[in-house]
Amino acid sequence: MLNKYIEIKEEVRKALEENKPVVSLESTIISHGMPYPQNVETARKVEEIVRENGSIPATIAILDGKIKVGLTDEELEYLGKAKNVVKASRRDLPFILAKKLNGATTVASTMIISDLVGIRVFATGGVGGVHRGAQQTFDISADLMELAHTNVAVVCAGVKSILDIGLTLEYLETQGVPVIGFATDEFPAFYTRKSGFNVDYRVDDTKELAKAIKTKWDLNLDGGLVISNPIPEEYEMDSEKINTAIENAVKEAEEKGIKGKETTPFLLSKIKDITQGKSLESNIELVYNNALVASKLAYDLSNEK
Ligand code: PSU
Ligand code: MN
Repeated sequence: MLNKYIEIKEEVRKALEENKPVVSLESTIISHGMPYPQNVETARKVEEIVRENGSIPATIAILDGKIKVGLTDEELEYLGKAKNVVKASRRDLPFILAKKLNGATTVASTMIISDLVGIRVFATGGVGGVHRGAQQTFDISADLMELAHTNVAVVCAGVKSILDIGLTLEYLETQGVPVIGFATDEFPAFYTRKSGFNVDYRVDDTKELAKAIKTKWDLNLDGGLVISNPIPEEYEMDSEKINTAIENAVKEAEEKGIKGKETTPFLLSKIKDITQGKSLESNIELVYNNALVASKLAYDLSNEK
C-alpha cells in the first residue's frame, strides 16, 4: 500500500532490508533553510559524512507528489534550485501528495516518513520549538508534537534563540521527550554551544546512547529523542552578535506581520543577511557535525541486541 506513496532508493531499501544503519535527512533545510548553491553542496557533503561514518544516507523529500526516501544527485540539485517547493509538515503531507506537488520535509514530516520506512536516526540542523511570544501567538512547531509520538532519534545542534529555549524545553518535558546532551551538560543554542539551560542527561558516546534508545523503545515508551550536539568550538558564533541579529530579525518579523509556517524561514534568511553570511557558515558546519554523530549512532543502534 505504501508503495503507492513512497519510493525508496535502491541502496536505502537494501540497507533497510538487511538491517544496516540508515540516517535520514530533511529537505526543508535545503529548500527553505539555505540559499543555492550552498544548500546543495551542504546536502551532498552531509550524505558523504554519513557514509564515511558507517551508515547509508537517505535525504527525504516529495517530488511530483511522490515521497522519495533517498534522492539522486539530479533530484537534489532540482530541489535546491526549484522555487515551487512547499514546506511540508504533518498536515501538509496528504495534500502535497494528492495535488502532485513538490514538498520539502520538516523535522516533523521527516520523522513521520522515517518511521513509516523503519529509519530510526535522523540528522538535521535545528528543530522547531516554542516561539518567543507564544503565550500570545500560540506559535509552537509541530516538530515538538511529533517528537512526543514518533519513534525517531533526532540529532540536532539544539534550538536557535529565535525560539524561547526555556519554553521549548518545558514543552518537551511535558511531552516526555528526553533531551540528551552529547558530550555536554548544557543544552546548545545552535550557533553557540551554551544556552544557559541544562539537558536531562549527558551522554559521551554513541554506544551508550544507542543502549538507552533501544531501552526506551523496548519498553514501548513511544516517541522521539532530542540528541543535542553542540556546534564545534571553532565554528561557534559570538553570542552577543548572533543574539543582536536574532533580536532584529524577530522584531522585523513582528513588524511585517509574518505568521505561521513563514516565520521560521523568514527569520533564518534575515539572520543570514544581518550576519553577512557568517551564520550560514556556522549553520553548515554544525549540520556536518550532526551527520557524523547520527551516522555513528545509527551504526551502534543497528548492533544493539
Ligand atoms: N530551524 C532551523 N533550521 C531549519 C528549520 C528550523 O534552525 O531549517 C526548519 C526545520 O525543517 C524545522 C522547521 O522542522 O524549520 C520548523 O518550522 P516551523 O517552526 O514552521 O514548524
Ligand atoms: Mn510555527
